[in-house]
Amino acid sequence: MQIADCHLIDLPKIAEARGNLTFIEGGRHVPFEIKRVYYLYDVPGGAERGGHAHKALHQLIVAMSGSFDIVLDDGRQKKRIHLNRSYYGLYVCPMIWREMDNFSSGAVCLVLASNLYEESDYFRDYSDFLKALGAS
Ligand code: T46
Repeated sequence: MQIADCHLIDLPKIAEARGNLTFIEGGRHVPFEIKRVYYLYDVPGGAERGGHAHKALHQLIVAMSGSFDIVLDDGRQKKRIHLNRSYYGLYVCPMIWREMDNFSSGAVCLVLASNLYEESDYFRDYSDFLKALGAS
């Protein structure tokens, strides 16, 4: 798994004079079955989230409102991505370290995930993450 396996997904957008509507269908717009939805909100200015990698979890990350940055890191290279549109989802595959910062006021980060919450699925220590990459 590497950064090249993570990509932006252009979600459908129904634009009308009365406002826009975007929808996400499991198995059609995301390359995994959606088992959990969670969201980050009321993030104070200057706060950082993330700082971990998932062993097996697939995710789609959407800036539902406002904007923020995600730095993806596969142990070899890093890439900073600015998310600021609710019709783009960033697909993040397993074994990618991510850090999130630069949250705008009122930003809401929606995450669709391929599994339920399991703390054992996390690498929260960067050197453990690098060791696991080296072992694979
Ligand atoms: C990710 C980024 C974008 C739960 O109890 N259930 C859950 O489903 C989640 C996601 C978290 N938690 C608990 C675990 C911690 O005690 O909520 C607390 C904060 O979680 P964490 O420090 O992992 O939050 P973030 O914002 O750093 O990371 C979260 C997700 O964990 C992670 O999958 O990619 O959002």
